[in-house]
Amino acid sequence: MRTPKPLLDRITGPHDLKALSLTQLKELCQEIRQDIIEVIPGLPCGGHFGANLGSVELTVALHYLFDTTRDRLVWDVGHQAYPHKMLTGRADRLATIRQKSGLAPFCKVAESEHDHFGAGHGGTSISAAVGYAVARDLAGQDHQCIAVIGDGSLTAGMAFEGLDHGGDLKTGLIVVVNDNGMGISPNVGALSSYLTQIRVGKSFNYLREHIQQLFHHLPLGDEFIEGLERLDQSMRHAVLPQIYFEDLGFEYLGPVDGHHLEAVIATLRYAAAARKPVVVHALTDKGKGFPEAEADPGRLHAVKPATTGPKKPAYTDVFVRVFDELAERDERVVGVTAAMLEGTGLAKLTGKYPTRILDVGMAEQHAVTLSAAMALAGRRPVAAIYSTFLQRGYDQVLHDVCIHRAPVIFALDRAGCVGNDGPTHQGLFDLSRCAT
Ligand SMILES: Cc1ncc(C[n+]2csc(CCOP(=O)(O)OP(=O)(O)O)c2C)c(N)n1
Repeated sequence: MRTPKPLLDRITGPHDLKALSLTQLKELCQEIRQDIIEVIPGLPCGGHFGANLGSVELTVALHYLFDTTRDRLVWDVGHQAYPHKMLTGRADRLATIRQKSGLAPFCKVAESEHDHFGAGHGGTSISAAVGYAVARDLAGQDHQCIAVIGDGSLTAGMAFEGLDHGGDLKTGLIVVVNDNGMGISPNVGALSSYLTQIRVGKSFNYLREHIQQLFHHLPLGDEFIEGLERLDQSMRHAVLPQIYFEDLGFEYLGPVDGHHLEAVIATLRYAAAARKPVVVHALTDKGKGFPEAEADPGRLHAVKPATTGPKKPAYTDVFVRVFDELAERDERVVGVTAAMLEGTGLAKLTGKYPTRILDVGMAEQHAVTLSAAMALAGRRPVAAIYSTFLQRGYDQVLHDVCIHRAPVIFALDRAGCVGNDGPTHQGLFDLSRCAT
């Protein structure tokens, strides 16, 4: 049951935030979080949950500082953009999300002037923000272009392509990395371990700040200070591998506590003034403020409606049973998923086949080409990918699997019309045949 929210109920658009004090902004964060907790679990068709609880302060800070009637703000995937919808005049329709004639499940350009790019598939936000930045510069305009991307979506190849190009352009571009250590399941990959090292290195930043404060008060010459700064740089590079972003042409800011509103506002303000490519690395907790979701963020990535009556076996259940039978019988069988261990059901079997089930991150193209090579090497890969996400890997299906006649089994979950997740998630192209 939704309770009245004194501040949130008065917000008609992001301009209303600008007049609020810091204390009020913090109260607003609590109200947004409370509203999500009250509304989303009761939806007839469920909705995204944990990521929205984690993005509240980031969203409030972004809308407090920027003006999204001019500045371009692009949310990756869009499953964490409910607070953004709520602050941009759509709070009263939150309970209609993912339903017929209701709010779109993700961002949608036609739905609001504050939604600058539609999505649903991950990894597109940086390319879109770069595109907006190029268009801005061509038109001689000066607004900000901002991408907000999770650490899970950062494992998508496209995200790297966007960083690679954006960093080289040397123009104003802000990439906010919303790092909660999770995709739907715990995040995977070398980049994820790298972000974890930065997380762990947080104490180094605190140490550095204290040393700086200490020396600040002492009467020391410029040369000494410069020497200290050089030492600081080399220590940073030795202790923290944040040079990854810096080598790609981005100034790295962080890590900042993504729930500490003042810190997020200060960091974003600095990023906005820089007028060059900047990465703001914000650490957040998926499910923040809802203990059950904080404890089990994978399960509460989304909430599903309660089912009544006898349950028919779903495609996923049948797939898991058949995969298990095949894998038991044939050592060559290997399961491959692209960040969808839970959704494809393979999570149920990772304990039984720890080395024969691979989660490669949100990287469908890589999953398909890797499967082709494994098949040529004598394995029998089963690429378990949602139909809609395999669209990312069609060239790899044709170029790497079909032309090589590589024996890869594709198990396409969520085929056909999938309804609530909208047009980005329909699995309509999986039955086309290729004639090789
Ligand atoms: C191309 C693609 N593959 C898979 C998905 C399914 N998916 C939706 S959200 C998500 C996890 C995203 O993790 P992250 O970006 O870190 O956001 P978080 O939910 O942790 O805030 C995945 C794998 C997708 N949307 N797009």
